[in-house]
Amino acid sequence: MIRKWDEAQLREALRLYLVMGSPNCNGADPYAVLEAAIYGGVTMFQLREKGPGALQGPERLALGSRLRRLCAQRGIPFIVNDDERLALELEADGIHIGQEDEAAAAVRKRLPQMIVGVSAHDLGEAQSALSDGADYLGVGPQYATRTKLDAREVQGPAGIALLRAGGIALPLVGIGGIDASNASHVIRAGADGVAVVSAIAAASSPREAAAELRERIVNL
Ligand code: 3NM
Repeated sequence: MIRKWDEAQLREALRLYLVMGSPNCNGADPYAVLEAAIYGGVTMFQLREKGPGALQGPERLALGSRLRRLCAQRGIPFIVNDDERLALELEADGIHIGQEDEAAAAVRKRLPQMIVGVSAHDLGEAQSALSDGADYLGVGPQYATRTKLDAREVQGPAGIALLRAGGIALPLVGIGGIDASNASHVIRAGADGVAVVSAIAAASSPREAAAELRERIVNL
């Protein structure tokens, strides 16, 4: 199977990963937020249209196709959170699934061409994701977050160091409460990059917020 993104490209793309849906944008147009964030230096995008006020049905599809097109134009991977049908409809580059979602192995099998990301919270979950064929892991929450109401207990970057020490070499990002003040700790613990929602999507200038984050993680 020829995949569009090999592992080295994926590691690079994970550097600054924006995860977002319309409820995270403080009323701003998600297209404008994503466009600005890409100018600022975001290298990968996940559509996570979840929570109160999330778009459904045709509106969700319409937003998804606009954002999908923007990512294609800018050459960054477009990932869909937890919705296989939407990922296929949008011809996404990948899908991200949580521990509560369908088993990663089944998704991997049905979507051999896609990047498959899995949320993992400890070594056991990371090992299962690896044997299920995950391409990358999201590990969190690194710090306290108000974006995901059912987030697990804060584990801090030490959780990432434990995965690396336990032999997990897969590309991975930290997620949860990450901003320019703490991103470097996450990278130093062994992450390839950081995944953020509010630090960029809810910023008064998503472009500047992305640029500041990028500056902190690139110049390490
Ligand atoms: N997943 P913010 S924390 C989507 O721990 C998500 O797996 C998490 O939002 C996990 O950057 C989280 O605004 C929300 O804190 C991250």
